[in-house]
Amino acid sequence: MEASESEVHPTVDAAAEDIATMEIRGAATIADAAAEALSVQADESAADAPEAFRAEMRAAGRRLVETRPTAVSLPNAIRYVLRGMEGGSVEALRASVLDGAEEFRTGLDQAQDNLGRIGANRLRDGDTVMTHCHSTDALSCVEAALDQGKDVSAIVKETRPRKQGHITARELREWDVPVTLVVDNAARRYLDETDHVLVGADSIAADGSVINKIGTSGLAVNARERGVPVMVAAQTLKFHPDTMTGHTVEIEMRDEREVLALDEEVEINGDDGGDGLTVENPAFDVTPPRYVDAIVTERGQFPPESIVTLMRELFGDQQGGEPWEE
Ligand code: RI2
Repeated sequence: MEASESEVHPTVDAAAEDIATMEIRGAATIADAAAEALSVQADESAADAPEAFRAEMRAAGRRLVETRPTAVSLPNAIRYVLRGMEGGSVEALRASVLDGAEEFRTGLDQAQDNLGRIGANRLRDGDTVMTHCHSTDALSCVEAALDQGKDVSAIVKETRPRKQGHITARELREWDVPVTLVVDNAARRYLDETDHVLVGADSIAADGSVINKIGTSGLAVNARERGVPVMVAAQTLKFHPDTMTGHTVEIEMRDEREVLALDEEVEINGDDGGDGLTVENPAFDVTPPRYVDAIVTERGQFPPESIVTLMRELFGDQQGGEPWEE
């Protein structure tokens, strides 16, 4: 029997709500929050039989994964934490989830540190990076470069509609990095002053395509035209296993109110009933591999076309699968 909605722990519900509303955001951060929520579910479960426990964990996993569809770090995290849920007593299952979650969260931090050190090697003293949105993986490269004693400056794209570039600007300023904040439309003009475009990723496909915050693909095309290398910082947690068998990555469409406030809409529509105006708000886009110079992971840096080899090594022939379903 599958657990009902009421058997999902309030902490899981709260985490899912925070992920859906982007109170918790960023591919690595939502994976970490999901692993933490699953460990609370396991720790406080009152299930008295293994099958009931498994059903609860699956329901919690499903609740979390249904929040945002594009960042594969979320199902990858849930799969990792729930991977040992075969047979055994409730206590054994609980221990397996708790250990899995702890191991996952520690691994996440370590992977980001390793990735940062590798990415920092691409940055030279005095370089200027251009960023898009806010990525902890991308910023770990800057942080490691600073630790190596290099001076780095940043041109930070505002990143409409949610202006997450402001988070990047704040973090870089906390590290005393000189920041020039520009609107998205100014990016091409500032590419002439840029040594590297440095972005993160929500998913990496088997063909080396990069799925990241909307606007990344246009930036990458412009960067190629200006001769500026594009560096994508993405832990292997961002590799999308289903893309090895031809599946595509779903692009999340978010609320139109992120783009157009109600009063702005009224102003546009005037006396017209509003039937003719459509607002679309895709959160991500796909950058083809030919516009990407390097994907930096905790395992080294790779040309995008060779990512599939590493994906095969990590995932074997198996597809992602969904451990939160029967
Ligand atoms: P890290 C974010 O998505 C951005 O697109 C960012 O590049 C990506 O996640 C990776 O972030 P959103 O959650 O895992 O802001 O590198 O929509 O922190």
